[in-house]
Amino acid sequence: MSEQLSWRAPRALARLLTAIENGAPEALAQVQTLYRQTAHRAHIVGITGVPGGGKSTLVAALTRALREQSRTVAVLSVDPSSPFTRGAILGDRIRMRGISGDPGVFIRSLASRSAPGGIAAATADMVTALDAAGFDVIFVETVGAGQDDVAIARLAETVVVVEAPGLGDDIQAIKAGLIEIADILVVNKADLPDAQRTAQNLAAALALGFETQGHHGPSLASSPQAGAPSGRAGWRVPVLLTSAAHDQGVAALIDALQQHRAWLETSEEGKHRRLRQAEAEIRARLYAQLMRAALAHIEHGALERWAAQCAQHRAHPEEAARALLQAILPKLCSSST
Ligand SMILES: Nc1nc2c(ncn2[C@@H]2O[C@H](COP(=O)(O)OP(=O)(O)OP(=O)(O)O)[C@@H](O)[C@H]2O)c(=O)[nH]1
Ligand SMILES: [Mg+2]
Repeated sequence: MSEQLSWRAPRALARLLTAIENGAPEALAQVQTLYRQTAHRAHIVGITGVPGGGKSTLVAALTRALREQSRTVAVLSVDPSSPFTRGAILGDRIRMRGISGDPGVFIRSLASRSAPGGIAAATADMVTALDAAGFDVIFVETVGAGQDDVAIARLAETVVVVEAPGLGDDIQAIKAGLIEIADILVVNKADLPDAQRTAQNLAAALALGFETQGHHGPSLASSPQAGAPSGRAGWRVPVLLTSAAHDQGVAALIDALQQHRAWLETSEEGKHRRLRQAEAEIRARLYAQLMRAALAHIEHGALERWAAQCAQHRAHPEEAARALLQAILPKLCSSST
């Protein structure tokens, strides 16, 4: 590590983030060192929800409000589907509203599908770098579409799910399974008709969740033991109304964010949640490492030959996967990759 990583030196930070995104080995080594040196400094806040709900507008409004409290903010906008656009839009919006040139705000979008270690790992490592750079709050915006939300539940200390009225069916977030990972539910666009009703529906859905299945924590890929204390036990998920475009309800949301973090830091559940998140992250990395190693060792053309068999139903894909695994196991055990 040549120089101290700091939010006051945004160019060096941006270079490191690019190197992480590209999977540069030195950057990944540096991130591992930074991870060991940086423990829970920034408040890492995941912002997810249905497309167009106003996530970026809300992040911009939160950022302005936090800057008024002299807190530094980093925004990582994760959107594997559309390169360049959304981060830029958010950047423009913040600039328009007068935070231009403020080194206390750092905005970065992660749009590349091709982060070699996978988008979730790149996101986590970029958050580590931002944390090490000393930002007080790190927002990670993802579109609520499944995979990325599981990753955000693994990464964020506080998950904010943003819903809005008038996007068709009120229960989109419920259908998308987003409610399960929410620590705070926000109904944005409260200036539109039906916002109250949307909030009531969500509150009712939450209450139903409490009754039928107990209140469970973030839906991580696997939970260590069934029945273990969940990451949300003892935390009541608030349903808040905001109008991000008009800077309304933002202060109450910041209060809720702070309360949630204080709760995490003082409760047993907070500790359990960190353990579960760490375990889920290890599992994800193990899976990725195994896949990489496997694909590196599979004999050239073997997968394709099995695919031809499976396509004609002469072999079952399970059988193919097992045969491929058996062929590479000795090689895996004798190699260090
Ligand atoms: N009426 C109203 N419109 C809003 C509000 N907040 C955001 N919008 C508008 O909603 C649209 C979507 O806002 P974005 O902030 O881009 O939403 P998003 O959830 O980040 O969208 P994606 O990243 O594309 O999923 C924009 O046209 C915003 O101006 C609000 O409080 N009230
Ligand atoms: Mg957005």
